[in-house]
Amino acid sequence: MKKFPAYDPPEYLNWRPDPELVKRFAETYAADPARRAIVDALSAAARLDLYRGMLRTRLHDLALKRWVKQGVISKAWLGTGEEATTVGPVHALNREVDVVGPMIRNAGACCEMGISVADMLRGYLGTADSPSGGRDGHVGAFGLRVLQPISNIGNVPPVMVGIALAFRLKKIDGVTLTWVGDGSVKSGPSHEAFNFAAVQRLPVIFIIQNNQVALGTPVAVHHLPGNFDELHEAYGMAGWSFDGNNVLDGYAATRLAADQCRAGEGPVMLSVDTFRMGGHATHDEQEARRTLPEALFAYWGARDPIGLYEEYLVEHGVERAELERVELEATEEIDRAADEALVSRESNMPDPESALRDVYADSR
Ligand SMILES: Cc1ncc(C[n+]2csc(CCOP(=O)(O)OP(=O)(O)O)c2C)c(N)n1
Ligand SMILES: [Mg+2]
Repeated sequence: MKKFPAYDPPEYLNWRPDPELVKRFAETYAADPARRAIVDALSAAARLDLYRGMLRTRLHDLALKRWVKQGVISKAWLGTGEEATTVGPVHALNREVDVVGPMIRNAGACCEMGISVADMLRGYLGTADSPSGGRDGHVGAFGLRVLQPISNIGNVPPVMVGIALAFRLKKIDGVTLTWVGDGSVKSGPSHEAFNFAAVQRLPVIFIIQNNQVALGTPVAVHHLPGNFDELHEAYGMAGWSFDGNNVLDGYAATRLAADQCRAGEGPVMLSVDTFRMGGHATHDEQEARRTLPEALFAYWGARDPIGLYEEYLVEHGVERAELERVELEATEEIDRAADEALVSRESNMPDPESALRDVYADSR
Protein backbone atom coordinates (compact mmCIF):
# COMPACT_ATOMS: atom_id res chain seq x y z
CA MET A 1 0.00 0.00 0.00
CA LYS A 2 0.96 3.62 -0.27
CA LYS A 3 3.56 4.77 2.24
CA PHE A 4 2.97 7.70 4.59
CA PRO A 5 6.30 9.33 5.58
CA ALA A 6 4.66 11.50 8.26
CA TYR A 7 2.88 8.62 9.98
CA ASP A 8 4.28 5.19 9.15
CA PRO A 9 6.79 3.46 11.43
CA PRO A 10 10.21 3.59 9.71
CA GLU A 11 10.12 -0.18 9.20
CA TYR A 12 7.02 0.20 7.03
CA LEU A 13 8.39 3.18 5.14
CA ASN A 14 11.40 1.15 4.09
CA TRP A 15 9.49 -2.09 3.69
CA ARG A 16 10.62 -4.53 1.00
CA PRO A 17 9.27 -8.06 0.81
CA ASP A 18 11.63 -10.65 2.26
CA PRO A 19 11.28 -13.65 -0.12
CA GLU A 20 11.73 -16.11 2.74
CA LEU A 21 8.88 -14.54 4.74
CA VAL A 22 6.64 -14.38 1.69
CA LYS A 23 7.26 -18.08 1.08
CA ARG A 24 6.57 -18.92 4.71
CA PHE A 25 3.30 -16.95 4.65
CA ALA A 26 1.58 -19.61 2.55
CA GLU A 27 3.42 -22.46 4.24
CA THR A 28 2.16 -21.41 7.66
CA TYR A 29 -1.52 -22.11 7.12
CA ALA A 30 -0.82 -24.93 4.66
CA ALA A 31 1.10 -26.88 7.33
CA ASP A 32 -2.29 -27.82 8.80
CA PRO A 33 -4.48 -29.64 6.24
CA ALA A 34 -7.67 -28.37 7.89
CA ARG A 35 -6.53 -24.74 7.68
CA ARG A 36 -5.30 -25.25 4.16
CA ALA A 37 -8.70 -26.58 3.06
CA ILE A 38 -10.43 -23.54 4.59
CA VAL A 39 -8.11 -21.08 2.85
CA ASP A 40 -8.30 -22.97 -0.46
CA ALA A 41 -12.09 -22.66 -0.32
CA LEU A 42 -11.96 -18.86 -0.04
CA SER A 43 -13.34 -17.10 -3.10
CA ALA A 44 -11.35 -14.40 -4.87
CA ALA A 45 -13.83 -11.84 -3.51
CA ALA A 46 -13.42 -13.07 0.07
CA ARG A 47 -9.63 -12.85 -0.24
CA LEU A 48 -9.90 -9.26 -1.43
CA ASP A 49 -12.37 -8.52 1.36
CA LEU A 50 -9.74 -9.54 3.90
CA TYR A 51 -7.33 -7.16 2.18
CA ARG A 52 -9.93 -4.37 2.18
CA GLY A 53 -10.57 -4.97 5.88
CA MET A 54 -6.91 -4.63 6.82
CA LEU A 55 -6.51 -1.53 4.66
CA ARG A 56 -9.60 0.03 6.22
CA THR A 57 -8.19 -0.69 9.67
CA ARG A 58 -4.77 0.80 8.87
CA LEU A 59 -6.23 3.82 7.09
CA HIS A 60 -8.68 4.45 9.95
CA ASP A 61 -5.67 4.59 12.27
CA LEU A 62 -3.81 6.88 9.89
CA ALA A 63 -6.79 9.24 9.81
CA LEU A 64 -6.67 9.39 13.61
CA LYS A 65 -2.93 10.02 13.56
CA ARG A 66 -3.51 12.85 11.14
CA TRP A 67 -6.10 14.35 13.46
CA VAL A 68 -3.68 14.15 16.37
CA LYS A 69 -1.03 16.02 14.37
CA GLN A 70 -3.61 18.59 13.30
CA GLY A 71 -4.81 19.09 16.86
CA VAL A 72 -8.34 17.83 16.15
CA ILE A 73 -7.96 15.26 18.95
CA SER A 74 -5.31 14.93 21.63
CA LYS A 75 -4.42 11.27 21.20
CA ALA A 76 -5.49 8.00 19.64
CA TRP A 77 -5.11 4.31 20.43
CA LEU A 78 -3.99 2.42 17.36
CA GLY A 79 -3.62 -1.15 16.18
CA THR A 80 -0.79 -0.62 13.69
CA GLY A 81 0.83 -3.97 12.92
CA GLU A 82 -1.96 -5.96 14.54
CA GLU A 83 -4.55 -5.70 11.76
CA ALA A 84 -4.42 -9.38 10.77
CA THR A 85 -5.12 -10.55 14.33
CA THR A 86 -8.37 -8.61 14.23
CA VAL A 87 -9.57 -8.84 10.65
CA GLY A 88 -8.90 -12.53 9.90
CA PRO A 89 -10.89 -13.80 12.90
CA VAL A 90 -13.87 -11.47 12.35
CA HIS A 91 -14.22 -12.62 8.76
CA ALA A 92 -14.27 -16.23 9.98
CA LEU A 93 -17.44 -15.61 12.00
CA ASN A 94 -21.07 -15.72 11.01
CA ARG A 95 -21.49 -11.96 11.16
CA GLU A 96 -25.29 -12.23 11.07
CA VAL A 97 -25.37 -13.99 14.45
CA ASP A 98 -22.06 -13.95 16.28
CA VAL A 99 -20.99 -11.20 18.70
CA VAL A 100 -17.53 -9.66 19.09
CA GLY A 101 -15.97 -7.86 22.04
CA PRO A 102 -13.05 -5.81 20.70
CA MET A 103 -10.48 -3.96 22.80
CA ILE A 104 -8.55 -0.89 21.72
CA ARG A 105 -6.23 -2.75 19.32
CA ASN A 106 -9.25 -4.33 17.65
CA ALA A 107 -11.10 -1.20 16.51
CA GLY A 108 -10.96 -2.72 13.03
CA ALA A 109 -13.41 -5.37 14.19
CA CYS A 110 -16.11 -2.72 14.51
CA CYS A 111 -15.98 -1.78 10.84
CA GLU A 112 -15.78 -5.41 9.75
CA MET A 113 -19.00 -6.00 11.70
CA GLY A 114 -20.69 -3.12 9.91
CA ILE A 115 -20.07 0.03 11.97
CA SER A 116 -19.27 2.85 9.56
CA VAL A 117 -15.86 4.49 9.66
CA ALA A 118 -17.65 7.82 10.12
CA ASP A 119 -19.24 6.46 13.31
CA MET A 120 -15.86 5.22 14.53
CA LEU A 121 -14.41 8.69 14.04
CA ARG A 122 -17.47 10.36 15.57
CA GLY A 123 -16.79 8.20 18.61
CA TYR A 124 -13.44 9.95 19.00
CA LEU A 125 -15.06 13.36 18.58
CA GLY A 126 -17.82 12.56 21.11
CA THR A 127 -20.61 13.80 18.86
CA ALA A 128 -24.29 13.28 19.67
CA ASP A 129 -24.68 11.09 16.60
CA SER A 130 -21.78 8.80 17.54
CA PRO A 131 -22.76 5.26 18.62
CA SER A 132 -22.45 6.11 22.34
CA GLY A 133 -24.13 9.50 21.91
CA GLY A 134 -20.90 11.16 22.99
CA ARG A 135 -20.69 9.52 26.38
CA ASP A 136 -17.72 7.21 25.76
CA GLY A 137 -14.68 7.26 23.50
CA HIS A 138 -14.93 3.51 23.03
CA VAL A 139 -17.04 2.50 20.08
CA GLY A 140 -19.43 -0.41 19.87
CA ALA A 141 -22.94 -0.96 18.57
CA PHE A 142 -24.86 -3.83 20.01
CA GLY A 143 -27.35 -3.76 17.14
CA LEU A 144 -24.43 -4.77 14.94
CA ARG A 145 -23.29 -7.34 17.52
CA VAL A 146 -20.28 -5.34 18.71
CA LEU A 147 -19.97 -4.95 22.46
CA GLN A 148 -18.68 -1.49 23.31
CA PRO A 149 -15.21 -1.99 24.81
CA ILE A 150 -15.10 -1.72 28.60
CA SER A 151 -12.25 0.49 29.71
CA ASN A 152 -11.34 -1.65 32.70
CA ILE A 153 -9.14 -4.23 31.07
CA GLY A 154 -10.13 -7.85 31.58
CA ASN A 155 -13.80 -7.02 32.01
CA VAL A 156 -14.98 -7.83 28.51
CA PRO A 157 -14.38 -11.61 28.75
CA PRO A 158 -17.05 -12.19 31.47
CA VAL A 159 -19.58 -10.28 29.37
CA MET A 160 -18.75 -12.34 26.30
CA VAL A 161 -19.19 -15.48 28.36
CA GLY A 162 -22.56 -14.20 29.56
CA ILE A 163 -23.66 -13.56 25.98
CA ALA A 164 -22.58 -17.09 25.05
CA LEU A 165 -24.64 -18.43 27.94
CA ALA A 166 -27.61 -16.42 26.68
CA PHE A 167 -27.09 -17.95 23.23
CA ARG A 168 -27.30 -21.38 24.76
CA LEU A 169 -30.37 -20.62 26.88
CA LYS A 170 -32.16 -19.06 23.90
CA LYS A 171 -31.03 -21.86 21.59
CA ILE A 172 -29.26 -19.42 19.27
CA ASP A 173 -26.48 -20.95 17.19
CA GLY A 174 -24.09 -18.10 17.96
CA VAL A 175 -20.47 -17.76 18.99
CA THR A 176 -18.83 -14.91 20.85
CA LEU A 177 -15.28 -13.77 20.26
CA THR A 178 -13.04 -11.45 22.20
CA TRP A 179 -9.39 -10.48 22.27
CA VAL A 180 -7.47 -10.42 25.54
CA GLY A 181 -4.09 -8.67 25.69
CA ASP A 182 -0.96 -10.19 27.20
CA GLY A 183 -1.42 -7.83 30.15
CA SER A 184 -5.21 -8.06 30.52
CA VAL A 185 -5.10 -11.85 30.55
CA LYS A 186 -3.80 -11.64 34.13
CA SER A 187 -6.84 -9.88 35.51
CA GLY A 188 -9.18 -11.67 37.89
CA PRO A 189 -12.30 -11.25 35.72
CA SER A 190 -10.52 -12.82 32.73
CA HIS A 191 -9.60 -15.85 34.80
CA GLU A 192 -13.18 -16.22 36.05
CA ALA A 193 -14.46 -15.94 32.50
CA PHE A 194 -12.08 -18.58 31.12
CA ASN A 195 -12.97 -20.98 33.89
CA PHE A 196 -16.73 -20.47 33.68
CA ALA A 197 -16.71 -20.81 29.88
CA ALA A 198 -14.69 -24.02 30.16
CA VAL A 199 -16.78 -25.75 32.81
CA GLN A 200 -20.02 -24.70 31.10
CA ARG A 201 -18.61 -25.58 27.66
CA LEU A 202 -19.85 -22.29 26.24
CA PRO A 203 -19.34 -21.17 22.63
CA VAL A 204 -16.68 -18.51 23.22
CA ILE A 205 -13.42 -17.84 21.41
CA PHE A 206 -10.74 -16.06 23.42
CA ILE A 207 -7.87 -14.69 21.36
CA ILE A 208 -4.90 -14.07 23.61
CA GLN A 209 -3.26 -11.23 21.73
CA ASN A 210 0.36 -11.03 22.79
CA ASN A 211 1.64 -7.83 21.21
CA GLN A 212 4.77 -8.12 23.38
CA VAL A 213 3.90 -5.23 25.69
CA ALA A 214 1.31 -3.95 28.15
CA LEU A 215 1.34 -0.16 28.34
CA GLY A 216 5.12 0.31 28.89
CA THR A 217 5.91 -3.13 30.33
CA PRO A 218 7.54 -5.68 27.99
CA VAL A 219 5.94 -9.11 28.14
CA ALA A 220 9.10 -10.79 29.48
CA VAL A 221 8.85 -8.59 32.57
CA HIS A 222 5.23 -9.50 33.37
CA HIS A 223 4.92 -13.07 32.10
CA LEU A 224 7.34 -15.91 32.83
CA PRO A 225 6.48 -18.54 30.18
CA GLY A 226 7.77 -17.54 26.77
CA ASN A 227 4.28 -17.45 25.29
CA PHE A 228 0.61 -18.20 25.94
CA ASP A 229 0.36 -21.38 23.88
CA GLU A 230 -0.37 -23.66 26.81
CA LEU A 231 -2.59 -21.38 28.85
CA HIS A 232 -5.74 -23.10 27.61
CA GLU A 233 -4.64 -26.29 29.35
CA ALA A 234 -4.86 -24.60 32.74
CA TYR A 235 -8.61 -24.30 32.14
CA GLY A 236 -9.18 -27.64 30.48
CA MET A 237 -10.27 -25.92 27.30
CA ALA A 238 -9.22 -26.52 23.72
CA GLY A 239 -6.64 -24.21 22.26
CA TRP A 240 -4.23 -23.62 19.42
CA SER A 241 -2.23 -20.74 18.04
CA PHE A 242 -2.04 -18.80 14.82
CA ASP A 243 0.40 -16.37 13.28
CA GLY A 244 -0.86 -12.95 14.34
CA ASN A 245 0.55 -11.24 11.24
CA ASN A 246 -0.97 -13.73 8.81
CA VAL A 247 -4.57 -12.87 8.01
CA LEU A 248 -5.23 -16.22 6.32
CA ASP A 249 -3.88 -18.23 9.23
CA GLY A 250 -6.02 -16.15 11.61
CA TYR A 251 -9.05 -16.68 9.41
CA ALA A 252 -8.60 -20.43 9.20
CA ALA A 253 -7.68 -20.99 12.85
CA THR A 254 -10.73 -19.01 13.97
CA ARG A 255 -13.04 -20.79 11.55
CA LEU A 256 -11.97 -24.09 13.13
CA ALA A 257 -12.59 -22.65 16.59
CA ALA A 258 -16.04 -21.34 15.60
CA ASP A 259 -16.97 -24.73 14.12
CA GLN A 260 -15.96 -26.40 17.35
CA CYS A 261 -17.96 -23.92 19.43
CA ARG A 262 -21.03 -24.35 17.23
CA ALA A 263 -20.74 -28.12 17.52
CA GLY A 264 -21.24 -27.70 21.27
CA GLU A 265 -17.70 -28.73 22.10
CA GLY A 266 -16.96 -25.77 24.32
CA PRO A 267 -14.73 -22.70 24.18
CA VAL A 268 -11.43 -22.33 22.37
CA MET A 269 -8.44 -20.21 23.38
CA LEU A 270 -6.28 -19.03 20.49
CA SER A 271 -2.83 -17.75 21.36
CA VAL A 272 -1.31 -15.22 19.02
CA ASP A 273 2.00 -13.42 18.80
CA THR A 274 2.06 -10.07 17.05
CA PHE A 275 3.56 -6.66 17.80
CA ARG A 276 2.40 -3.15 18.64
CA MET A 277 4.31 -1.13 16.04
CA GLY A 278 3.69 2.12 17.92
CA GLY A 279 3.10 3.30 21.46
CA HIS A 280 0.29 2.44 23.83
CA ALA A 281 -1.31 5.44 22.16
CA THR A 282 0.03 8.25 20.01
CA HIS A 283 1.47 10.10 23.02
CA ASP A 284 4.20 7.56 23.89
CA GLU A 285 5.46 6.37 20.53
CA GLN A 286 8.97 7.66 21.19
CA GLU A 287 8.93 6.16 24.66
CA ALA A 288 8.04 2.76 23.19
CA ARG A 289 11.03 3.05 20.88
CA ARG A 290 13.25 3.69 23.90
CA THR A 291 11.68 0.98 26.07
CA LEU A 292 11.53 -1.91 23.62
CA PRO A 293 14.54 -3.33 21.74
CA GLU A 294 15.04 -2.03 18.22
CA ALA A 295 15.39 -5.65 17.05
CA LEU A 296 11.77 -6.25 17.99
CA PHE A 297 10.60 -3.45 15.69
CA ALA A 298 12.87 -4.77 12.92
CA TYR A 299 11.63 -8.36 13.33
CA TRP A 300 7.94 -7.48 13.31
CA GLY A 301 8.33 -4.62 10.87
CA ALA A 302 9.56 -7.14 8.28
CA ARG A 303 6.29 -9.01 8.92
CA ASP A 304 3.93 -6.14 8.07
CA PRO A 305 0.64 -8.05 7.78
CA ILE A 306 -0.56 -5.90 4.90
CA GLY A 307 2.69 -5.99 2.92
CA LEU A 308 3.01 -9.76 3.28
CA TYR A 309 -0.60 -10.35 2.26
CA GLU A 310 -0.20 -8.13 -0.80
CA GLU A 311 2.78 -10.21 -1.90
CA TYR A 312 0.82 -13.40 -1.27
CA LEU A 313 -2.13 -12.16 -3.36
CA VAL A 314 0.12 -11.13 -6.24
CA GLU A 315 1.84 -14.52 -6.16
CA HIS A 316 -1.62 -16.08 -6.31
CA GLY A 317 -2.68 -14.29 -9.44
CA VAL A 318 -4.13 -10.98 -8.26
CA GLU A 319 -3.01 -8.03 -10.38
CA ARG A 320 -1.34 -5.17 -8.52
CA ALA A 321 -3.77 -2.85 -10.31
CA GLU A 322 -6.61 -4.70 -8.59
CA LEU A 323 -5.00 -4.13 -5.19
CA GLU A 324 -4.57 -0.46 -6.03
CA ARG A 325 -8.22 -0.23 -6.95
CA VAL A 326 -9.23 -1.67 -3.56
CA GLU A 327 -6.84 0.71 -1.83
CA LEU A 328 -8.28 3.70 -3.65
CA GLU A 329 -11.80 2.69 -2.62
CA ALA A 330 -10.73 2.23 0.99
CA THR A 331 -8.91 5.58 0.98
CA GLU A 332 -11.99 7.35 -0.39
CA GLU A 333 -14.17 5.64 2.21
CA ILE A 334 -11.94 6.90 5.02
CA ASP A 335 -11.60 10.44 3.62
CA ARG A 336 -15.36 10.73 3.23
CA ALA A 337 -15.88 9.38 6.73
CA ALA A 338 -13.46 11.92 8.22
CA ASP A 339 -15.27 14.77 6.45
CA GLU A 340 -18.66 13.49 7.68
CA ALA A 341 -17.45 13.16 11.25
CA LEU A 342 -16.08 16.70 11.25
CA VAL A 343 -19.46 17.98 10.06
CA SER A 344 -21.03 16.21 13.06
CA ARG A 345 -18.57 17.94 15.35
CA GLU A 346 -19.59 21.31 13.95
CA SER A 347 -23.32 20.68 14.11
CA ASN A 348 -24.17 17.87 16.48
CA MET A 349 -22.45 17.90 19.85
CA PRO A 350 -24.51 16.43 22.74
CA ASP A 351 -26.65 18.61 24.99
CA PRO A 352 -25.21 18.68 28.52
CA GLU A 353 -28.56 17.34 29.83
CA SER A 354 -28.11 14.20 27.77
CA ALA A 355 -25.44 13.09 30.27
CA LEU A 356 -28.29 12.28 32.64
CA ARG A 357 -30.16 10.08 30.21
CA ASP A 358 -29.73 6.33 29.68
CA VAL A 359 -27.19 6.04 32.44
CA TYR A 360 -28.16 2.61 33.74
CA ALA A 361 -29.94 1.21 30.71
CA ASP A 362 -29.99 2.08 27.06
CA SER A 363 -33.12 1.34 25.12
CA ARG A 364 -31.64 2.08 21.69
C1 LIG B 1 -8.42 -2.56 35.45
C2 LIG B 1 -7.51 -1.66 34.67
N1 LIG B 1 -6.24 -1.48 35.07
C3 LIG B 1 -5.41 -0.69 34.36
C4 LIG B 1 -5.85 -0.07 33.22
C5 LIG B 1 -4.91 0.83 32.41
N2 LIG B 1 -4.51 0.11 31.19
C6 LIG B 1 -5.14 0.33 30.02
S1 LIG B 1 -4.52 -0.62 28.77
C7 LIG B 1 -3.40 -1.34 29.81
C8 LIG B 1 -2.42 -2.35 29.29
C9 LIG B 1 -3.08 -3.46 28.58
O1 LIG B 1 -2.10 -4.32 28.07
P1 LIG B 1 -2.52 -5.52 27.17
O2 LIG B 1 -3.59 -6.30 27.81
O3 LIG B 1 -1.29 -6.24 26.83
O4 LIG B 1 -3.18 -4.82 25.91
P2 LIG B 1 -2.49 -3.88 24.80
O5 LIG B 1 -2.67 -2.46 25.23
O6 LIG B 1 -1.06 -4.27 24.69
O7 LIG B 1 -3.25 -4.17 23.56
C10 LIG B 1 -3.52 -0.84 31.10
C11 LIG B 1 -2.70 -1.26 32.26
C12 LIG B 1 -7.20 -0.29 32.84
N3 LIG B 1 -7.70 0.26 31.72
N4 LIG B 1 -7.99 -1.09 33.55
MG1 LIG C 1 -0.23 -6.14 25.10
